[in-house]
Amino acid sequence: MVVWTDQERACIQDIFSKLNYEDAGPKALHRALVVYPWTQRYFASFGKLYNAEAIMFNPKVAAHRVVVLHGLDRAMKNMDDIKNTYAELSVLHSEKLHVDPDNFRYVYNTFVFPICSIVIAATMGTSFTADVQAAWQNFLAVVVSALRRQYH
Ligand code: HNI
Repeated sequence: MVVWTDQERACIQDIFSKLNYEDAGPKALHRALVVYPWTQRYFASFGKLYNAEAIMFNPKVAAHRVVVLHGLDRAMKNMDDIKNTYAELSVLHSEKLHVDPDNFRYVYNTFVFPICSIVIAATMGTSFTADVQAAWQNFLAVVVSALRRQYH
């Protein structure tokens, strides 16, 4: 189990309090679908995803972006038990959606780098210190590990 310091907890809460879900979500999921196009196959029911613009303006992608961010905020609210908080989600992704677990690593990259460097840094300015970035990366690593749990 991960033991979070008070400072890490405060950093994560602070990041979520500053995230604009309607803005951060689009940037993250849109990037994942464009940069890692094979992830599009899981979203066949979402309709047209043939280029960056189609993805950006696809209403089902837009709705899903917010769903995923709310998924992340469940982890933020249960930082001491992300593993159990994500038990059902892990089963859903492995047994129903058959998402290749390697994809979680790509999501990790698209969340950590674009969201950190563009969205969070822009919002937080100089308060986005190396310590804050480290806490954010650790948090996402725990989220990814919890999602992959059903595959172990
Ligand atoms: Ni994911 C559905 C959270 C990574 C493919 N996903 C969800 C839901 C949440 C969620 C929440 C809605 C569940 C429900 O309906 O009860 N997904 C997350 C989180 C991450 C993640 C927090 C990683 C940080 N999902 C991924 C990845 C893929 C993925 C990497 C595939 C590449 N997810 C899906 C698909 C669905 C989904 C497909 C169903 C979408 C739909 O509405 O049909």
